[in-house]
Amino acid sequence: MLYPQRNYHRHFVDLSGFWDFRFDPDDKGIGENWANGFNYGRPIAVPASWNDQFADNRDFLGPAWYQLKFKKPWNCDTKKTMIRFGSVNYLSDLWLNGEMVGHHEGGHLPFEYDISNMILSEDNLLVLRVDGRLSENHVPPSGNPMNNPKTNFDFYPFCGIHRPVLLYTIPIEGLRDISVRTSIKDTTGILDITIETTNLRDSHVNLSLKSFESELTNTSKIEEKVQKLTLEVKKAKFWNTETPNLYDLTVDIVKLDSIIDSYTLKVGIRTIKVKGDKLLLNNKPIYLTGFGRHEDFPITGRGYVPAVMIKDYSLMNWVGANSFRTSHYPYSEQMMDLADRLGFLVIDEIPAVGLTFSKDVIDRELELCNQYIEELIKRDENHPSVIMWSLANEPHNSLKSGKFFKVLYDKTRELDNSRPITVVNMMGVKERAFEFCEVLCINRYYGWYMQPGNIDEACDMLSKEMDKLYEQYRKPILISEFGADTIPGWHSQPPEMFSEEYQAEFIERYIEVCHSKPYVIGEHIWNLCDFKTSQGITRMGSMNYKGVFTRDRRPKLAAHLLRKIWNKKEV
Ligand code: GCB
Repeated sequence: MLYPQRNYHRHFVDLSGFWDFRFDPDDKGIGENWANGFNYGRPIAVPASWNDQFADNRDFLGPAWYQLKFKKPWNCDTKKTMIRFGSVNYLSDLWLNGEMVGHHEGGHLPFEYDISNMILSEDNLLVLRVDGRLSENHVPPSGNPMNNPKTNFDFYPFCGIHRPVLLYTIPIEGLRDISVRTSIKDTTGILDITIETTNLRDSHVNLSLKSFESELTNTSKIEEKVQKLTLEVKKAKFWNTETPNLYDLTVDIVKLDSIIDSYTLKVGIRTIKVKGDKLLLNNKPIYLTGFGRHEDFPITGRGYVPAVMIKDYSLMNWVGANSFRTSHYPYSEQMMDLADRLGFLVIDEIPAVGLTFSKDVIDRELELCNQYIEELIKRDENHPSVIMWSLANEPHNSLKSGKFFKVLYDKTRELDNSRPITVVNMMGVKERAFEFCEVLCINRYYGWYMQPGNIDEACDMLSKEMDKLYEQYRKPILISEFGADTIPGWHSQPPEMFSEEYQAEFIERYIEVCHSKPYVIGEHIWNLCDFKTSQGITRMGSMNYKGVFTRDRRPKLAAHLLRKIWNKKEV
């Protein structure tokens, strides 16, 4: 899936701004004559969750209506016009000028529609219905009656238009998709490029790969809609965490001697694989230091805030992290672009958290997970930063989960054979997917939810359990979550739960255990920052306080400690 781009052949405008908005508590719709739009809307900022923007209705999850009137920003009858939503949580229905355009299920992933035949030359009316109500049939599902809202997961179910809405054009005849896989032979980088075009006859594709000093080109005739091409880069500058070298790959489509379409993609040449108990980046073992995160910030909720992304990268860099997991849903495209540019390694997770596999929903859960992994791989397959696909976070214990994940694993393999695949395991659950996944990701909270306040016992249990898992599967283990809720400014000596000292000691001791095991390939702390969740007796102020930084990104004691440990670079 090609992100909209601006060049001579392609354009886009960002429809972000203030839209009209209405809550619809009785699910009445927006009136009889709604093709003309609704009256009495209140202004709302797009993109951003709706929940924290107003003084009322914070926990209202839908349905709600958005509306935008816009004039066509170009005269482009010779182009295809598309509309693209980066993420809308959770269900959306779109109308343009009174006509139904489409329906999408699932947050955190993009969807787009061809509106060439619907857009008017002057005034246009866009209406979007969003329903974020929780349901057992959704992924992620509702469930826990001890939470308000009743999520089956531990983060606030923010709703609304969360990422930019783009109106864009592409040539009617031209390029539709590019996918790139890279491999390495000594000092040569090999790019296997698949391009998809509309049915083009008498056309050529020109590839140009520009690097720091040189340019490599290649021209071939287009024979098929989906065509495979190869480029070999001698003395390539490989992409890695220290030097995240990116090339510009430009694909031009040439018909009768003129360029009819063009797209430039950033490409990093690197390999990622599992060998024995190691994770290899460019054939060298790499140890992951980093975090699970959330897209979460006061007022904007789960909305796209570029400055917060920059701050989070800066803080991760400051403590010496080299990686993160997109817990528990795909992050924005821009977050992924920055990871490529800044040399972060990303475990890319679909929004499958809290899967129950219960009889009434298991088929729907699988259908949605299949949809999500396909949408995610289409979106993110070209990012060198993406080193692993995560098919779920903490699925529940079920005899049916092995078969479920085998289907999902096989599909993922079919779509991308170049990255390891994992499922993130919950403490106390037998993870049947570990039979076939290449990396074992485990979330562990000994010393918190079990053995509270007893770090000695916790580390002993952690150590024994990891050895047992390794013994059983002989696969590398990543501790993908460990952490302790910590009230900023709360201190105690000796360290006690919820104090900054306890969090620091907890993290330090877990890391010691990890570093003593040759098969452990990394440590991801839960969480980079404090984040909002549902109300419940274990979440003071509806916050999860396991952040190493506060929600407004101030360091706790543990952040300073990590900076010392990780910057030694001896891990
Ligand atoms: C977990 C979940 C994460 C929670 C965390 C916690 O295992 O994966 O979503 O926030 O525990 O703090 O309990």
